[in-house]
This record gives sequence, C-alpha cells and structure tokens, in this order.
Amino acid sequence: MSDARKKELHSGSDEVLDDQTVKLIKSRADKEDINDECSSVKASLEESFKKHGVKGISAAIKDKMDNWENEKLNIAVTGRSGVGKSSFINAIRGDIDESQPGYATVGNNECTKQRKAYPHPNNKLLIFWDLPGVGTDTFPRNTYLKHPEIRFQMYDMFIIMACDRFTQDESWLAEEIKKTGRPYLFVRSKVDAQIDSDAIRKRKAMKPHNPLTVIDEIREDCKQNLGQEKNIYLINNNDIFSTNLDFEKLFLHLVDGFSELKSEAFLYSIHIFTPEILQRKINSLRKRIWGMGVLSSLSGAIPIPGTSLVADGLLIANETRLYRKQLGLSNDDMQSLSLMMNMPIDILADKYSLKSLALACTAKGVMASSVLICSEVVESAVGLAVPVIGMPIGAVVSFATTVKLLRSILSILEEDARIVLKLVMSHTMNNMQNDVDINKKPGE
Ligand SMILES: Nc1nc2c(ncn2[C@@H]2O[C@H](COP(=O)(O)OP(=O)(O)OP(=O)(O)O)[C@@H](O)[C@H]2O)c(=O)[nH]1
Ligand SMILES: [Mg+2]
Repeated sequence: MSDARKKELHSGSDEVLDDQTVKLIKSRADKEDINDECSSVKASLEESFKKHGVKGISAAIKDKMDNWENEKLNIAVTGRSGVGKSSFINAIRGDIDESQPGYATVGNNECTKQRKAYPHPNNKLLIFWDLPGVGTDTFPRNTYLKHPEIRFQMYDMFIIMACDRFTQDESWLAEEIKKTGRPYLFVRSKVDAQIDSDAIRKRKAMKPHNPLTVIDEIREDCKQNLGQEKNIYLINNNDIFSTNLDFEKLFLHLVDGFSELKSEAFLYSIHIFTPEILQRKINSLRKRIWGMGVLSSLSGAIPIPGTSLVADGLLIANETRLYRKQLGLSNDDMQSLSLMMNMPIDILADKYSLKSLALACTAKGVMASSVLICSEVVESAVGLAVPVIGMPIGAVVSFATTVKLLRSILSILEEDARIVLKLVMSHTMNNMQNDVDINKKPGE
C-alpha cells in the first residue's frame, strides 16, 4: 500500500457506524447472493489473470472504473436565435439559474453570432456548445459547415432545436450530420407557450381546450416537416419535468446515444433526477461492484483486526461517497433538501427514515464497522465465491466482503434516493400548483 493511501486510510474520524446502521447493512448483506456476480465475471477474469497477471488485471479494472472521468464530450446545440438554446443548456446542466456561475444568459434581445462553450459544473470535459442556427444571413447553408465559428467536425452529438416549424435548413443540416456518422436529434422547445396560447384562443372562441391535443398537433407538425426522422423531442425548458413532454426521454437518448465510456461520463455528470434516470444510475453503479470486489482482492486489502477478514476500507468509503453523490444524497444535496423542506437535516432524516447521512463513513470507520457487519456473513460466502483461480484465500475473503458490503450499502442508498426524489417531485408540483393558483384571475 502506498504512503498516500495509508495516510488517506487513517485520516478522518474512525467513528464506527451506529448500531442501527450496522444492523441494517448486515441484514441486507446476509440476503445478497454474490455467486451470480462471480460466475459471470470469473471466466473473463481468469483469462486476463493468465495473460497479464495480478498487476495487469488491476490496471484494466481501474481503467474501466475510472476512465469515464477522462472522457471528453462535446455536444452541439444549434438553432436560430431565440429558440431556447441557452435555456436548454441551463436546464440540462442541472436547472442552473441566474445566481449560479456558468449560467447561459437567456433573453429576448441577444443573438447567437458566435459559438460559446458551456462546460458542465460537475465535469468540465462535458461541454455544451451554443452554435448559431443554419440559414440566417450571417450563416447561410452554403457556408455553414465550413464557417470557422461552427467547427462542424468536433462534436460527438448534435441537438437541432426549433421553437416553431422545422424548416428545410434543419433537415439539410441533419442530412449533413448523417454523412459524418455522428448522432443527432431534434428538439422542439416552448411547447408550453403553444399550449397557453391555444388555451387563450379556445377560451375566446368558447371551445374546449385540451393540452394533449396541442401536443399531438405539434408532434404531427414536426413529422410533416422532418419526414422520416424519429428522434424528435418536445420540451418546456422552464419545467423539465412537464408531464406528457419528452425531457426524460431526450436525456435517456443522450445517455444511450454515446459509446459505453462517453455514455457513463454523461450519466454520471448529470445531476437531474427522474425515476428512470435514477434507475439507470443505480444499474450502472451496481455493475461496478464486481470490479470493486476484484480490485479489493488484488491490492490494498488489509486484515480487519481480531478476525480472519480483510477488506479495503478506503475503496468502500470512496465508492460509498460516489453512490451518495450520484444518487443525489451527498452532504450538499441533503443541505439543499433541508432548505427546500425547511426542516433541519436530522429531523428530516428521522421523519422519512433516511439512512444516507449515517453512511457518510471514512475508510477507518468502514474497517471498524466491517468487523461487526461481516464476520459471519462473509465467512459463509467464502468458498462459493472464488473470483480467480489460484488466488490466496485472503483475496477471496476480501472480494466477498467488498461485494457484499457495497451491494448492501447501494441497496440502502437506493431506497433513500427514491424517497428524496418523491419529496422533491411533490414539492415542485405543489409549488407549481401554487404559482398557477396565484396567477389565476378571481372567478377562474
Ligand atoms: N415558455 C417558454 N419560454 C422559453 C422556453 N425556452 C426559452 N424560452 C424563452 O425564450 C426566450 C429566448 O430564450 P433563449 O434561451 O435566450 O434562446 P436562445 O436560443 O439562446 O437565443 P439566442 O442566444 O438569441 O440565440 C427567453 O425569453 C426564454 O425565457 C420554453 O421552453 N418555454
Ligand atoms: Mg442564447
């Protein structure tokens, strides 16, 4: 173990998790069957082990686990002036508002004549590029692709945006992108404004207004103008969770539209939560666990005093920190939740049975708690779960301990994340309902 690692392991508080949390982790760990995990990875690990030895596997897994952090992602958002590009870029980077750094200025008077980069606050390598739209006086079709402001070749994905009819210019641009093999999609913004103006028209004409009909009409109009194109998303930049609109689908399209590593980089950078996005994050984090088990069995695992167990406390503590951040349960997230709910964190945690704060453990804390959590749980698993043939028994124990602990911790945090998401969603809905009530004229 390196000196830096030793220092990190022994830094911070060595507080043991409280009794209740230990019991909870233990009961979950008891239920986790890790053999399915093992059998699926065993073969490929044995292969790499033969080829590269212990060091080779370690490096390969570390690369697989952490490489998303080094992935560059350039996403172009193009569209004519005023269609809502800046609003979208703020929304997708986590609903950034005017008071936050990196806010893209939104307004009616600005005009996109120069491209501008907007890095994601969680990941400076994920950049949204605000590009001028095609077909204007300054950016006519015939010079658009070669224009020095556009740099057409450098993007991993194109988002083509309009707030009313898509024209032949946007279809032409899609054709040009298709030739390069890069992915693209269409976004139709300001759907809410069209719904509102339909409501006014219908009210004047004393006809019934149905927002779903307006949405269908917009979808049909997009189809008419874009022909065979399938990837068309209707959104309201001011409310990314609008029901019946497509922000969540658009987000998932972006996740799925990239290669594996870029897809992970996108998923892990974005701090937006809906039930489906949360599920994707959980699935992805769960997939990392076997690799973490192997890493802990290959390096850094140290004996847990007084037992036959070994574990890599630092690895488990770091991974727990990643889960909490990814699932919207970090200390900062909990502070924001407490502000939003106007309730001190401990009372909030008590009222909604949230465990994530209790899991804010240091490496030393994990090691101390592992004794309590793991002794019988892991011993019963050893022998069944051999990650790689020829490994010493200590490594096997470490693998089993790490996998069981991480699975258990993730499943506890998953429950918290779902509770928090429900709280945030119902709070947002209530606020919006209040806004509607406030804006309602008397007698409406
Ligand atoms: N109702 C509604 N208004 C929106 C939406 N998106 C943007 N707007 C408004 O439309 C106006 C222009 O939005 P921007 O985001 O500045 O548009 P832009 O494409 O960046 O404009 P340029 O920078 O001039 O090219 C602003 O007043 C926004 O508040 C939306 O989805 N719904
Ligand atoms: Mg703008």
